[in-house]
Amino acid sequence: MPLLLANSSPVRDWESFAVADGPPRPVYGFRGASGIDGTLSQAFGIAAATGAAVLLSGDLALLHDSNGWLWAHQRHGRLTVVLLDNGGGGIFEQLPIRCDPDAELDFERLFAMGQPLDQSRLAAAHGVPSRQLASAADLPDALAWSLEQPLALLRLHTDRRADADLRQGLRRMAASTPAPG
Ligand SMILES: Cc1ncc(C[n+]2csc(CCOP(=O)(O)OP(=O)(O)O)c2C)c(N)n1
Ligand SMILES: [Mg+2]
Repeated sequence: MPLLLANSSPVRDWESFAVADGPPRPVYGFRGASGIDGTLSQAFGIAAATGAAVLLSGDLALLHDSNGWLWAHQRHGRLTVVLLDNGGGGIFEQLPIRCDPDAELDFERLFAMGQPLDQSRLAAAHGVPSRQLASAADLPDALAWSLEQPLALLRLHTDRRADADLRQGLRRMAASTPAPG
């Protein structure tokens, strides 16, 4: 099934860490512009063009185009939205600005900008059902459930600081692993 990767961490993580021998599928992105705007509307467009699609999006990207849910009322094709909800812009956790713990920087307000809004309720206002996932291990069952719905939102909470540490650890590991051959 076609997959749309939102800008910010989803597309970067996929490029960096997706297994190379995973099942083949069309993957869409819109890196040229690299904006987080219009993400949900674009996913509806891909679902309409291909019949069915999955969007992998961060919380701010999804919220930025929350009016995209209006497409639910004139939908063509089915869409599953997988929301990685880390309470703001997790991408910024990887900037060196986080390095100095004594720095006078209101990181949460100026960079992370987490929004106190329940995205499941927002989707529900448009008649879109959702499931809250306790961990990534719930994803296969939740995806199977979502495929039975015309539209669905799957919401997975993650800890953006822990995620940034994990990425850094994986990069260090890759850099210290000798190339094959
Ligand atoms: C239209 C637009 N506004 C602002 C930005 C700057 N920006 C880049 S990534 C990002 C945060 C995205 O947060 P989220 O979608 O939650 O993904 P995460 O970083 O947590 O993976 C922002 C605000 C942008 N790229 N495009
Ligand atoms: Mg986020």
